[in-house]
Amino acid sequence: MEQKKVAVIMGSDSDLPVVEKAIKQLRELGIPVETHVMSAHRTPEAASSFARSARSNGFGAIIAAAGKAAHLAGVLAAHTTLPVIGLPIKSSTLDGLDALLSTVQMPGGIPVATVAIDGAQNAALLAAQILAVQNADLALRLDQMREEMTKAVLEKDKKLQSSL
Ligand code: RP5
Repeated sequence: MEQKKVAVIMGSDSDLPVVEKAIKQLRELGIPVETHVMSAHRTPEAASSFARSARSNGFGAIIAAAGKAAHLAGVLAAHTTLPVIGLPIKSSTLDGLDALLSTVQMPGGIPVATVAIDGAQNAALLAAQILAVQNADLALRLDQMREEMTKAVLEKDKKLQSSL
């Protein structure tokens, strides 16, 4: 089966410092990524048209990163039944709480899976886990990542014990 791509859409290029952590994580897992700046407010036509054609263009999941009154994830989700992962960005005087609530509080019928404020790595991992449902190699890479993480934590605990 052909490897599905992940779309990483951000509301502004000012979101890139956070978003690039998601891109890096996806690339490390060998997942093809396409990244765009598109805004629910500033380029609503481009955003909706992208979402409408995303499935036929080979995408398996969409990450939508936006700050402030963050409607990007919801607008993309309104135009596709692909899974949309909302990544609220801390880009405002409200420290991202505005973006978190705007992204997570979707009305029934149009789901958006929302990760933590600036939670770029988890957005990427969630997209990878969604693709891994149909991709055994990717599932194996995710298992390996978890094992490495476990080892790293155990190693930290060992160091801590010997330093106390
Ligand atoms: C949102 O407004 C963007 O996602 C960004 O987080 C925020 C500020 O955008 P800029 O004014 O920096 O372009 O739409």
